[in-house]
Amino acid sequence: MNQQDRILVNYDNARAEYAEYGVNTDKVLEQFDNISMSLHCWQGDDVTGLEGLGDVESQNLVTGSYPYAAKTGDELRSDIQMAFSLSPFKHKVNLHSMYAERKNPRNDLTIEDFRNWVDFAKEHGYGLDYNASFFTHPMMNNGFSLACLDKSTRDWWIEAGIDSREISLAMGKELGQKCFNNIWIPDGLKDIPVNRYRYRELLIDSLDKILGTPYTEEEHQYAADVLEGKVFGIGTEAFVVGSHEFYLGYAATHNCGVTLDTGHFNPTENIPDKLSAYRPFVRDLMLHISRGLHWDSDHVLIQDDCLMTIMHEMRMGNLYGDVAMGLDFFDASINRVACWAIGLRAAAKAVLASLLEPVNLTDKAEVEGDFTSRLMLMDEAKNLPMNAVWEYMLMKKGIAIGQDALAEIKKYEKDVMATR
Ligand code: RNT
Ligand code: ZN
Repeated sequence: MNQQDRILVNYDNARAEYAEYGVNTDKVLEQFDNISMSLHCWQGDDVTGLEGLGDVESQNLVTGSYPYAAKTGDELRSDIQMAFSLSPFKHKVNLHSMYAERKNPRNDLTIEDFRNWVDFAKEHGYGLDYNASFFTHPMMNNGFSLACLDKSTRDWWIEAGIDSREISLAMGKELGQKCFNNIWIPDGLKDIPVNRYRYRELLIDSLDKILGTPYTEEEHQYAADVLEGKVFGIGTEAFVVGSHEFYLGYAATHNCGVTLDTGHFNPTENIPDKLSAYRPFVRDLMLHISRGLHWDSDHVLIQDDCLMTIMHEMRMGNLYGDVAMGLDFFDASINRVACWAIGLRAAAKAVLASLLEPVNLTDKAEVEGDFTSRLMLMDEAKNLPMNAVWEYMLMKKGIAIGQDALAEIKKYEKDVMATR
């Protein structure tokens, strides 16, 4: 049997099997097409950026020495296109200010510094998300930016933050899609602070200066501000100024939003559980979907329990289309286009799995207090033939299936990446 016939036969059987659980796979495939995912550009060059700053200390530790990292905007965009060609998710690209392609300083940028990116997005119908890069720059002061004790350092980064909101709004308007402006700062201490209050007061003051005027309802169609906390980072083990509680409190009282990065919590914390806890209280919520291992780490996304459960929670809370989803990981030890493709495909499969879940049955059991049925059905459903639906979807979209996708990456590596 050829591959196409096999996929069609499998899909027919899968449709029947899911129907026994009350799930309509054809409808699920339609729902899937309305769900959007943002791809982080920074996997392609190990969070280096295009500014040519030379050897500055990095606040995002990337390990590995796989060759062929993208060095120019064109190479990065070409690699992104390659990754998108292997994925049903190709909606948005997430940028950092370090990916500006003109030589203006980071505290004096406009949308024109990202013209190539905006044109690229327009040409392919993508949206953009944005971040000011508060790291890997000579103006970082012992790892501090917006919470630095030194006023001139803070002021410089406040300017970068103010510009980032204008850029995000301009991008959102030009592309007709909401642009999420994410703020993550590494500011923190390796060892125990005496006065935590001082740093947090300074960060509140800096955020007030950047976010003082929340987006109007009209502007909010095109832009949203989100604050990304962290439990600790490499070199900031004792204290991170922008912790989760700090940002949740700030966002809830200042009409802005929060980003939950799945790699930024204590390893035993249940991150999927946080969606329903955060969503009622903040204007916007964004996910940076990563894979944490033990401590601060940004491993390539795969279908682990955390990812699958996040998408379950997204579905149950009706959060698709409401909570922004973006990927965030960086691995320099394997092919970087493969990193993106693996992560995009894993995220897409997790979304598909969430839509295929027979929650009509499990949720009914929960409401009726029949927890026996709930548990049994939840576990039985894990082995329904999701892959048959997945392959059918890829085939219809003309996207490489299984090992064929790997072959395409290898070919791209040989024909394009290796010539750099
Ligand atoms: C770092 C944060 C942040 C970065 C990017 C580069 O710990 O996760 O989102 O990954 O901004
Ligand atoms: Zn992140």
